[in-house]
Amino acid sequence: QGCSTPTPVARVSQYACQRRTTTENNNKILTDAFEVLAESYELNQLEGPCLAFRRAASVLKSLPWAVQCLGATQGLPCLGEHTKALIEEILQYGHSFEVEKILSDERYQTLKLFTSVFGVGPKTAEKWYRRGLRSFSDILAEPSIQLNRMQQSGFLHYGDISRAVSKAEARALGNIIDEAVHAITPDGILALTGGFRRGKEFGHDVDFIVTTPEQGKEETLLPNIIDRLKEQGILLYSDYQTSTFDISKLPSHKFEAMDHFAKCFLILRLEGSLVDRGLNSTEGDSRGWRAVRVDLVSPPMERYAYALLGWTGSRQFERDLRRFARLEQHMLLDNHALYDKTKKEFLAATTERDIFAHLGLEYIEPWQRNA
Ligand code: 8DG
Ligand code: MN
Ligand code: MN
Repeated sequence: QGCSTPTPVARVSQYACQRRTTTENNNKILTDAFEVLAESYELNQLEGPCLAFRRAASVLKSLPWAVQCLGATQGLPCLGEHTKALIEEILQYGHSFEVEKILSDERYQTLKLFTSVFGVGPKTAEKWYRRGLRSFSDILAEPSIQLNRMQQSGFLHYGDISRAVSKAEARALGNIIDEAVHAITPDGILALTGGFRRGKEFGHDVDFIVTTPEQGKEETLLPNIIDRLKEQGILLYSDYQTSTFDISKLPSHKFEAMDHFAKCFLILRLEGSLVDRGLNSTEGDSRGWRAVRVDLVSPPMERYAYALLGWTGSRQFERDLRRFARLEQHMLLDNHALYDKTKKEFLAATTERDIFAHLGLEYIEPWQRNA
């Protein structure tokens, strides 16, 4: 096989929202390495370099071919000196010294371990690390540490919720939520979103949008669903956040800002034969259920398309949609709305296609948004 560019790479956009990225990744060895670096920078709260590596990984994920020599990356956007050096090293030796060093670094390993707990972010992990704590037993044995409710549940259900959720399990949860929504309001609307809507086989949670066409009724939908799940005895944890949505506000400039719709972060007990205990199930562990993380968001119907687009992800795809809107179209996009700064007006949308059209983008299917 020659080492030239298989397709005209001049066509690869710097924006993920102008690329089609399926779950098939032809450059996994390279993108895994970039993601270790991105994660390491993120854990050290260095946003710039973190995003640079995420962007580089995203570009390679979109390629319909495997990079086999450095020359093949010529003309590709978002690849800097550092990423090119890594590519060269990995192509030549099969691995990168820098990545290996990070993976075996105690600080990296510990921060990764701590942030793998539901409710523990980089700041808390850092605080614990600085106190000399290195393991879960260190944390749980430390009397001065007050775990919040979320972290307590995170530790309690750690084994279950750190195991991937399958498509079949996502479907089973969809049926439970669907049943609850329609028992509460017959015209209720439920949509699967997040990674499973993008066609992923596994996820760390299952994300749903729930709403109703009746204006204002979506406000009480989540509390009603939560009550039902509680009555069914399958609610293991619930963090409900009421809507702080302000219709007149301009879309947020900051991507990482949470949206203002009513939402809840749940841990549910999923019963039944679909539950795959896996090879790691400990002996005597024959319970027929597992704990699963579920996110529900409830936007008003008129913002449904924006919420769906925002919650379908991937995170990189979302970041680039917003960056594209701002830099190329002089518009502001977030999970609630699209604002045209030139015309000084909000742009209404009933479907995701409407939003892509407003932005002057070709429509990208959910399963092509795995950027
Ligand atoms: P995974 O669960 O399979 O690992 O992947 P995912 O489904 O893509 O990730 P996610 O963490 O569940 O996030 C799904 C989308 O939801 C993502 O594009 C970001 C979006 N999202 C918001 N607001 C919020 C929020 O407040 N919390 C979380 N966790 N996600 C949010 O737009
Ligand atoms: Mn998800
Ligand atoms: Mn989620």
